Amino acid sequence: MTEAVWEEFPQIFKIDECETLQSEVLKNRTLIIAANRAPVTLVKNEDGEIEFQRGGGGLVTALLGLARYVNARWIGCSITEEDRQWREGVIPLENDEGEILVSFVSPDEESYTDYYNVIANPLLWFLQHSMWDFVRTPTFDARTWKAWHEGYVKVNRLFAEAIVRQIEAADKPPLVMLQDYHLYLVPRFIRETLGERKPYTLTHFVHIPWPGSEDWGMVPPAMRQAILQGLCSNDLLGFQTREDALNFIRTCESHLPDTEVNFTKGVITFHGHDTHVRDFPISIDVEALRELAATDEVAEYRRHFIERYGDRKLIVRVDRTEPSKNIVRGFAALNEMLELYPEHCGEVQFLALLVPSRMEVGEYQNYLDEIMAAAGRVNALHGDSTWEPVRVLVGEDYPRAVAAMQLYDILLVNSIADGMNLVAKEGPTVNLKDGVVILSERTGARQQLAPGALVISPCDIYATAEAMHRALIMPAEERRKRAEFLRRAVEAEDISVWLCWQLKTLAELGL
Ligand code: GDG
Repeated sequence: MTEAVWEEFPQIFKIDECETLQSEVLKNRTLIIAANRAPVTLVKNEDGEIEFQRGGGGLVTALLGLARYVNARWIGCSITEEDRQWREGVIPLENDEGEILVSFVSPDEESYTDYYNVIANPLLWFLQHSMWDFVRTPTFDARTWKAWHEGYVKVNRLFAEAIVRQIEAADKPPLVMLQDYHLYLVPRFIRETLGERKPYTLTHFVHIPWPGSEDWGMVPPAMRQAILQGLCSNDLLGFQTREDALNFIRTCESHLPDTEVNFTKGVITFHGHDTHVRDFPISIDVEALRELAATDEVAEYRRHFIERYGDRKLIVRVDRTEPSKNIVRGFAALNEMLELYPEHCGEVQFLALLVPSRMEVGEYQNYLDEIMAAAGRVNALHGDSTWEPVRVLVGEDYPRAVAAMQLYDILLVNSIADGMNLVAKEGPTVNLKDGVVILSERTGARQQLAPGALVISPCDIYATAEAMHRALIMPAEERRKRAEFLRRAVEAEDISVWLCWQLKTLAELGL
C-alpha cells in the first residue's frame, strides 16, 4: 500500500450544492419512482384499520428525500393483502418536509410468484451473481417460459401501464427513476405506449452486478433481447461500478443486433435512441446510521456482546442467508486459519449475524442448512467446553447487527459477487476498534474501498485464512490508518452523493 492512499478525500458534493442540484433539476418536473418494493410496510391495527410504517435503509431515505422538492409518487408491487387493500395513499415525510404518494400495482398471486420467485429470483439473480452451475442449471423449460410470459412480462406491463397513466396525467415532464432487475422490461413498454407523445425522462439503476456477455449468452435470445431492449429504452442507465457498466455495453455489442456502442462516451444507440450508461456507486446514510449507533438499544447489545465474548478478537459478518454472500467458505477459511495458526485457538470468536432471506426458494432453504452444518463442523473440530469458535445468530435485528459492527476486529465480506455490499460501508462507519475489513474483489465496494481493505478472491479459502491471520497480528498503526481510510472514503461519498451524481449527469446531458 502506498502513502498516496492517505491523501485527503475531496468532498465530492457539498450539502448545499446537493440541495441546489436537487431543487434545480427537479423544479420543473414530476417525479415517479418505481421499484418492486414500496417504501412502506402496511399493517392492520387492532381496529382492523391499515397503518403504515416507513421502510428503513438509505435508498428509501435518499429517494424519499427528493419528494421535498417536487410532486412525487412511488409505485411498488403489492405483496401482502394489506398492500392490495390500501392501493394508494399519501405518506408524510419526516420533519414535515412534504409528502409522497405511494401506490401499488397488484398482480394476482400466481403472476407475482412467477415474476418474483421464478424469474427475478432465482433466474436473474443467479445469473447476475455468477451462481449458475452450467452442467445442471439453469434450465428453461415450459414452466420457466410460462413464468416469463405470465409473470415477469405481465408484471412489468402492469408497472409500465401505471407509470404511463402518471406520465399522461402529469402537468410537468416526468422524471421516472426505475430500480433494479425486477423491472428490466418496463422502459420499453413505456416508450412503445407513449412514443414521443409527451416529454419524459427514463432512468434505471441496477443494484446488482452485470456479468460479462458470455454469461448472457446462456440466456435464450428472446429473453436476452427483451431484457437488453428494455434497458436500452432508458435515457440514463446506472450501474454500481465501471466494470458493470462496461460489461453491459459489451453485452449489447454482442447480443443486441442493430446496436451502435461507444465505450468512451458510454453511449448505446439502439433504433435511433441513445442510452447513456454510467456507474453511480451506491452508499449509506452515514448520519442516520451514526444516530442509530448512538441509541440505548444498540448500546445494550454492545454490552451484551462484550460481556459474552470478553477479550476475544471478534470476526464479524452480517448478511442475508444468501448463497452469493459465500457464508460457507467464510467458515472454511476460519477453519483453515485455525489449522495454519493454532495460536489463535481460544483467542478469536467468529460471529455470523444472518437475516433469513427468500426462504420460499428451495436453494435458499438448502443453503441455510449448509451454513449451520459448516459452522457446526468448525465448532466440532476446534471448540471445547469453554470455547465455541463460531456463533451463528439468525434473525432480523438491525440494531444488533450495528452493535456487532461497532465491535469487530475483523469484518468479513467475501461475497462471490455483490453489486455493492453496504455492510462493507456501514462497518467502518460505526466501528470503534480500528477493525480490519477483509473484502472480496467481486463486491462493488472494492472500487472505492480496496486501498484500505485486505482484498481477497472469494473462492480462495487459503488467501482468506491468511488475510484473517494478517489482520489479527496487524500492527495498531496500520490498522488505524486503514480504518481511517475506509471511514473517510465512505463519508466522502455517502448516499446523497449517489443521488446527486445522477441528477448532475441528467443536467449535464440535458435530459
Ligand atoms: C442489494 C445488493 C447492494 C443487516 N442486518 C439486518 C439488516 N441489515 C442491513 C445491512 C445492510 C443491508 O441490510 C444489506 O445490504 P447489502 O448491500 O449488504 O446486501 P443486499 O441485501 O444483497 O442488497 C447489494 C444493495 O442492494 C444496495 O444497492 O449493495 O450488492 O445485493 O444495510 O446492514 N437490515 C434489517 N435487519 C437486519 O437484521 N432490516
